[in-house]
Amino acid sequence: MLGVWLLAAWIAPPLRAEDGYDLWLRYRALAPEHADAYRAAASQLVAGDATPTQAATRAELLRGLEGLLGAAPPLSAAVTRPGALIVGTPASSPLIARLGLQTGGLGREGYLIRSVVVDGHAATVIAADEDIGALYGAFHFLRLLQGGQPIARLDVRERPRLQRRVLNHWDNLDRYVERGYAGQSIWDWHKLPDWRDPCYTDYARANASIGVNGTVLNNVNANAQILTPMYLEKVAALAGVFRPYGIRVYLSARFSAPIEIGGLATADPQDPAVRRWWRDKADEIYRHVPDFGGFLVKANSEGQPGPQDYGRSHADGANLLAEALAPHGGIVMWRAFVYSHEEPEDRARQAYSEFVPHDGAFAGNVMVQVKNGAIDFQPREPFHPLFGAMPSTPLMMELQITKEYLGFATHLAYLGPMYEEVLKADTHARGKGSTVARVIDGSLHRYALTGMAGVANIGSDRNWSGSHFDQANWYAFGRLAWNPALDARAIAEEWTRMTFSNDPAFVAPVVEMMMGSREAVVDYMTPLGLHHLMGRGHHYGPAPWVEGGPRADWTSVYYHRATREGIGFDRSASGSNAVAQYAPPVARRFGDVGRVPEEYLLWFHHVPWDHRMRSGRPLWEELVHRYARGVDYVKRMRATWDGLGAHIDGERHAQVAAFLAIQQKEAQWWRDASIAYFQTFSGRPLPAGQAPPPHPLEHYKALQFPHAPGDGR
Ligand code: GCV
Repeated sequence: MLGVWLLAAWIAPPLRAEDGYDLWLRYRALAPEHADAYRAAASQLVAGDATPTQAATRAELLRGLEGLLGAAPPLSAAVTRPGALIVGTPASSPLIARLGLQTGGLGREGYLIRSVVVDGHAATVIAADEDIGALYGAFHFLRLLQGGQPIARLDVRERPRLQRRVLNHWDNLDRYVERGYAGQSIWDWHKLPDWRDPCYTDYARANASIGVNGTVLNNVNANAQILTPMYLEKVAALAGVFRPYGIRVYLSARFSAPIEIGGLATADPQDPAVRRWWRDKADEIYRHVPDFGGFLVKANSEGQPGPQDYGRSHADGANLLAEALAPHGGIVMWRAFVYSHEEPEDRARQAYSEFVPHDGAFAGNVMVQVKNGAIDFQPREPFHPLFGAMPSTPLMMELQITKEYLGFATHLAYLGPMYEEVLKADTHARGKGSTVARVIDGSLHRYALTGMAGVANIGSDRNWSGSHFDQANWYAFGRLAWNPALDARAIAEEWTRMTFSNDPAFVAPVVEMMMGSREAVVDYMTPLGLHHLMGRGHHYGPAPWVEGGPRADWTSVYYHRATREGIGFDRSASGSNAVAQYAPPVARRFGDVGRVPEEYLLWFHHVPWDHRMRSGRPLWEELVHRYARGVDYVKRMRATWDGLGAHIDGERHAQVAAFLAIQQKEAQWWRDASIAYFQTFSGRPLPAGQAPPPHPLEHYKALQFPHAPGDGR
């Protein structure tokens, strides 16, 4: 028996080392049972290359099929044998025109994939109205093959539910990435426009494969230099690389740019010279980039300049830029992440207070970009009360892909369930079923513009995202931006198959592990609705003791409000009354300590340490239990992963294993430090079986991390 095993081990080819660069587009050889069937269904490729997008589509199919099946199918102008793959539009392909497929209604980006019979031969057709739709269809087809899915009787009809599916890079011009954990910015500004790194093309391929159709190149904490002629040439070079892949370039605009690079004395939106400056600047940008998407703006937030500096409103500011972009078809994505330095109001209430009065006052080419929750991308937040509250202003969702508050690059936290949770949340804005997804897809309020933004986790690291599993969050963002109704588990499975292996013995445990991983982070960092308890500035590690400094809402004590009596932020009617910003059925539920979902308990209520939880435990014991549960989950992920080494290459397996070890250490640290701190308030013993923190509280408080990555600067 041992001999047979040794022989098999000797014969089996070693799994080639992989560094993660290929993302989910690896196109490694499929198992024979799949490859043989697929070969018969892709015996020749009928696809043109008359435009750059057509050429990209054809090249991707050839590359994918060659990798997956061992050889690329021959190109052909006509169907001459069974199993042809035909790709194109009625305009680009006489064959597709002749088939008379119902491409109407697919829109610019939609496609269909259908099993058909052409000239007596079974064939598969990928058809669209525009080239870009055919490219998306080609990626869909390849995804089916990569996942080992049946392709004999295909009848797929797809179109994106959201129009603007945009990555937001928080990349500075010196290549530092704010909240970036994957190295430097991938934009090598210094060498652009002359050197166009091949990774820009691979970036475009990866994004097109998941339907991302826009990218904001620079940080929302913007430097006006990006709007100068020298940088616009560089921007144009990137736009040229991305164009064939259907990706438009956008820029973050600094509101005070007319002063900083325009030589004006003011940036007041009502000033005629300022208006002229922005119009001229927009004209200049479109001379460089004719399909420029528009501006993203962070104004009057965290020290950024904005219209309020001149006594004007957010609508005044957004409309100034909108007016300049409108003649060219550009849009403004105006962020609702605002909270003022002077305002004593609960920070969770401020965006709603500032924006709702201006509903309907924004120009037709403005979208207001709203983070999923009202504080800041915490491991768990209730949905932002602005969703459903601005029926006359298109709201787009802003999700964070980079894990600023979920363990940076090393913690395995699959964010699909978090994105799904907010998209499925019911705002009750127009009765039951008024989900956040229906707000942003425009169906609830008939928005003319729709979109979703994701703060990118991409950097110069060879594996793009700083860790192999963080690639899944980029992937999930794109898939949900295409269709917010998709299921996070199905996305995880797709990604796992494409990124690692189709072997069910690998796929099932990995998907299981991913699906609970975000909840584990919530447990070991901020259980039961706690939030904003991380290290000051860099946001690394636990620091519930943070207090003092320039502003109360940059501390932890502002959010947890622990006393000897209890813990939590009272946002009910007896407190800040932030609950009143939700539609009445939601407000009643969140505002009632007996009905609020326990995962939001301490977000909305200040409750005594002996508050009885649904488990029957008093709050203090439940809190300790949750911290431990989070750590235990990570231990189990490690054990699972350790047992999966035979299924994938050693290089990626080893890095994930090492990162899980870091995660376990840091999860334990979060648990220990948090318990040590909160016990000074609760004054209660740890429940039986719970080990005391190994160090006194002062040890945890003294830890310093001056060079933790990604800090804002
Ligand atoms: C780009 C949080 C982050 C900041 C970020 C800000 C924003 O506060 O910590 O780094 O700044 O959000 O979204 O504008």
